[in-house]
Amino acid sequence: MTKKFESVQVDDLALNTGQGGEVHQIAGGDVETLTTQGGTPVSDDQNSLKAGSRGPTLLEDQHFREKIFHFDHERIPERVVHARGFGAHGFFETYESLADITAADIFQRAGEKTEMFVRFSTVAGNKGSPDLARDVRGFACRFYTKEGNWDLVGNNIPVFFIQDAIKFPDLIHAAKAAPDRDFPQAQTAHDNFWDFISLSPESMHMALWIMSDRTIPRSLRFMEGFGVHTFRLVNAAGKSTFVKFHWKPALGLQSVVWNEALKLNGADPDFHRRDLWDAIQMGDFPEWELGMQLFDDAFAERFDFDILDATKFIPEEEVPIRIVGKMTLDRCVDNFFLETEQVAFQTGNIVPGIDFSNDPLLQGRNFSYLDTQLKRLGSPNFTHIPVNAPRCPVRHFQQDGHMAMQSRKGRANYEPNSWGADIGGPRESPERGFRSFPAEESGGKARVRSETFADHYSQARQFYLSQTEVEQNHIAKAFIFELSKVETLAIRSRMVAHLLNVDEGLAKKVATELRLKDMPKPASAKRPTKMDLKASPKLSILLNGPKSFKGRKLGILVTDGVDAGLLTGLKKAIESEGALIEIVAPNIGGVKASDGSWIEAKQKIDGGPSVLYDAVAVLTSKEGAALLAKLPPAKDFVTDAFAHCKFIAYSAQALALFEKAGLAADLDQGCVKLDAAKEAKSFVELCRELRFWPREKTLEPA
Ligand code: HDD
Repeated sequence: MTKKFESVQVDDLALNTGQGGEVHQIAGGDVETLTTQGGTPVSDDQNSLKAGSRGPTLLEDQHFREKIFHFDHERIPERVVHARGFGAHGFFETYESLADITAADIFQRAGEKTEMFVRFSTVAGNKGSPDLARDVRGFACRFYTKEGNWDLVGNNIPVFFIQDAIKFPDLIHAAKAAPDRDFPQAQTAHDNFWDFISLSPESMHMALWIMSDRTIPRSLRFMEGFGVHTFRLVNAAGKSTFVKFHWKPALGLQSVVWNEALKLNGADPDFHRRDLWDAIQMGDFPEWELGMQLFDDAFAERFDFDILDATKFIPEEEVPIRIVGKMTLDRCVDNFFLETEQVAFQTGNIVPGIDFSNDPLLQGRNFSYLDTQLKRLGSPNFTHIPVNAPRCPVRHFQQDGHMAMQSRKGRANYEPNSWGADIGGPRESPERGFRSFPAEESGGKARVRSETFADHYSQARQFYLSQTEVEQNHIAKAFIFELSKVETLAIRSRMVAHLLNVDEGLAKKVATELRLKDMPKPASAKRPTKMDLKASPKLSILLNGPKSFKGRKLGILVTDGVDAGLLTGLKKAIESEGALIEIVAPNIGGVKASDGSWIEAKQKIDGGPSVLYDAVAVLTSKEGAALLAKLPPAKDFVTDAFAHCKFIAYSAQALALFEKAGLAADLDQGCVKLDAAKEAKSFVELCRELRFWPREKTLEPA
């Protein structure tokens, strides 16, 4: 259960008089003595040292100077990308030995448990930006294996914007706030971003993904993760197998709708981090299974695209995913800065049995992640910070530098040396040590892009055609929204020209809604779009949603006089599904139910809009409904829930609110009148579908 604060009597606290020197009692006993960094006990933390009661502050006040000095230096540079993130501890459990495929120690023994740290993030926004920005989510995983840290630094989308790391600064500059005005923040709906994308045909596949609902996940617990690049697994005999890594969430996939995301950012900018925190604190530990797509050179040769091109994915239907283990996140951090902020992921952190491929994006990343940690953490000794320190022995001759915490004992700080095994220190091990796969490379030095990377539209089309009608509609609307914020007409038009190479219907819809005066010609393409790639249903969120309402939340708006039996019935049905309820009421103190019992509220109506919930119920008395009908936030509660295609349950008396909100005549099969507690179960069964999508069409103008 979420920890509640023990109630403290206000009178119990010795209030600060500013006079200093009081023994501050907190209910429950004496507290420990405050000290300086040097450990000196502090007598007065309320007043600086002065010459006389109204005189100047004295320089000799070491406690004051140290306190302010430390405060002045609390900040470190935020990450240049993925600044806003949220981390948690957990573990990985290996399902089966993969010794035939890889020598990686973590995959040798079934049942092996390996400690992990994971950080989820958005990409473009600053550290304080809202969680529901339309953005790619970072999915960075560290495995503390017995043979070193393995960092799988992925995203929740299996492809990327660019093919060569040299374009990364340009991509990020274009996506982030413009340098002259420092806005817009945490969004791509602006000229610079679409200018860059429309001039970079290689981004078209990713553009389709980011306009899909993948970039507005319902929660971090409901999204997939991908290693993106092709990596190699190498077994003890030196045989290499290509691999793509996938994370599959146990709760299935779910996203919110765009209008909901916009409102969520205001209602709760911390929506995602709060959700993850709450789930872990309640013991409802989020889980993902690790999957591998394994393939050999022969497949790589015959695949339609280059496996080194990070703007392409391999459909699950072509290379099935082998599930090899499970990650469970079971512990929140004790301190955000020490762990989540200071964790330093590196794509270069790989272990024996795993190796890079020649993907030019990955090769560039391997430089960037090591380099950036020095800037952020200020010292080459960032691996001494506990969250970054391997859990296996670390032995080397590197030494000194800012903030050094560990070093070898004794006189030997170089090798070879002749000091003998005890004093002389470690030596390399050709048998156990990491060895790069001896791939043969040849060719003249040149700044080139391989011809095999030249098809930019075929998989964009394949992705679009793999979506359900509802999802295709969301993609079109996302393009329309984003391009409507682009002020330069030529950029809007240039994007439509690219969409013509993806799907004519999509391009026309976007052009019509933007009211483009002239339809542009299709963008010139190095390779014609392959029109016959098979749809991959695994790419749809809606086709891969959960089978239950587990892990979701029902928001119940109640008033005084709410039918106690109905409320209890609904609560029971939700809880037996493994889902949660949250009570919303006109006042935070709660309401008095029909049987005289007191129902505590978690949210006051204007702080608990329906966007916070996956489905809603309105249970009221007649008088209660009349009261709600006068409250704008109560009307918004049902109007938004309806517009966001949520399932809605209501008691007969609550109908007055729907009438006042102008919805009474439109209530459809996704809206259920609950006359008796026993009907609650069938409402919860309906909620398993998550949203009532047939409503969406009725909300659009004919
Ligand atoms: Fe990156 C952070 C994922 C391309 C340079 N990246 C960062 C994080 C994630 C990714 C999840 C946050 C790590 C954390 O939580 O601390 N990045 C990706 C993926 C990419 C990708 C999936 C493409 C497949 N990145 C990429 C390129 C470059 C970078 C091409 C540079 C050449 N990324 C960085 C960085 C960051 C970073 C500047 C910022 C903070 C950090 O590394 O630790 O080095």
